[in-house]
Amino acid sequence: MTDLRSGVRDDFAEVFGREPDGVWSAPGRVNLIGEHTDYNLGFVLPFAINRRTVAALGLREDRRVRVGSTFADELVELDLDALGPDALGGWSAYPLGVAWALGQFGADLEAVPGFDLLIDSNVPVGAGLSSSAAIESAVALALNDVWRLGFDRQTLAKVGQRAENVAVGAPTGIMDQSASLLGEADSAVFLDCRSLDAQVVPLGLEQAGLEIVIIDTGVTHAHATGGYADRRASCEAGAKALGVESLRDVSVADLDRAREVLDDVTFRRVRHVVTEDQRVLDTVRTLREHGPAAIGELLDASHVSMRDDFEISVPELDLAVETAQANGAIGARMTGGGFGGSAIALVPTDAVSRVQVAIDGAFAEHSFGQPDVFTVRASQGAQRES
Ligand code: GAF
Repeated sequence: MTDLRSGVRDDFAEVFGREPDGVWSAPGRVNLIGEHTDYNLGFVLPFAINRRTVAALGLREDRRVRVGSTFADELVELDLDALGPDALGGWSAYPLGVAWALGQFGADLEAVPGFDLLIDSNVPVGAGLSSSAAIESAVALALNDVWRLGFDRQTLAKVGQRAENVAVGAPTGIMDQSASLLGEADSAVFLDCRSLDAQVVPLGLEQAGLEIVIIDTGVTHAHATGGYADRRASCEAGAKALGVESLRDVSVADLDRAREVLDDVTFRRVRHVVTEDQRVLDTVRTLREHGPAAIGELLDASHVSMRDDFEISVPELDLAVETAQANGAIGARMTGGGFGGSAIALVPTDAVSRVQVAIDGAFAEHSFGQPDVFTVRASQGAQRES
C-alpha cells in the first residue's frame, strides 16, 4: 500500500509537474453473500478488501479538469462547464462521472475550481471485485474533501452509483460503493438497501483459523451490457406481476403464490432474490451467534441458487466452487454480478494451498484459462492517505 500511495504521488508530479494536494484511497470489495438483492432493495453483506485504488488530486486555479491513470495511456481533459454524461466515455467516465454526479446531489459545480487527478489501482479489473466502485469511491471522497462539500458516506455511495448508472451506463445497485466507503477492518457491512442502514458485522476469520480465498476465473464480464440488465428487468417484471414495489416486499412464505402467478423463468429469478435475502439475514445471525465456521452451508446454497434459479454462473465458476468444496473449503460461491469474474471460498488456513493446487489442476484438466487464486483480508474502507 505504501508503494501504491507514494507511487501515485510521484506519477502525479511527473505528469502534472507539481505536487498533489493530497492522496485518497478506496478498496475493491468481495460480497460474502446477498447477490442481485441490492437493486431489489433487499440485504447484502459485502466487505472491503486489501486491494485498493489510489487517487492523487490537486486543485487548479481555473476550471480545467485533467485526469490520467497508470492503466490508460492518455490524459483526458475538459472544462468543468462541459461535464455531463454525454461528454464522458471510456475509463474516465468513472472518475469524471463522479464529479458530474456530485452536482446532481446538490454541489454547486459553478462555484468550484478545476483539478488535476491521477489514479492507480491494484484491484484487478473485470474480476468481479469492484474495481469501478473503488475508483468512484476514492474520487468521491477526494472531491468531497477538496471542494468542501460535506456529504456523508452514504450520499457519496449514491453519487458513485449515479455515476455508474448514468455516465457509464451500467444499471447497478448500491452495494459496491457502500462496501468501498463503509467497510472496516476484519468486518463485513450488513446493508439494508432500502433504508441504507448499515451495520458493521465482525467476521472473526483469524480467530477461527479461516481465510477467504478468491478464485478469479479470468472470464471477463461487463454490467453495462447483457445479462445483468436482463436479470434486473426480470426482477422488476416479477415485482410488478406480484403487485409490490420491489422484491424486498416478497417473503419466502409468499413463494407458493408467486409460483401460481409467474411464468417459470420469472418465478425462479424471484425465488433466487427472495431466498437470498433470507440467507443474508441467516448469515448475519449465524456469524453473530456461532462465528464464521458455521456459515458454509449458506454460502453453498447461495451458489446453487445463482447457478440454477438466477442462471448467472458459468462453467469456470461452478468448477472453482466444486473444487474448493471438495478440497477442504467450508463453503464456496460465485461473488458479484456473475457471467464471469470470481468465486470465493471460506477455507481453513491449513487447507489454502491444497485448494489452490486443486483449482489450478482442475482448470488445466478442463482446458480452462489459468485462474488467479489468492487470499484477501477484510479491510478499511475509503480514506484520506496524506
Ligand atoms: C454488481 C453490481 F454492481 C452490484 O450493484 C450488485 O447488483 C452485484 O453485481 C450483484 O449482487 O457488482
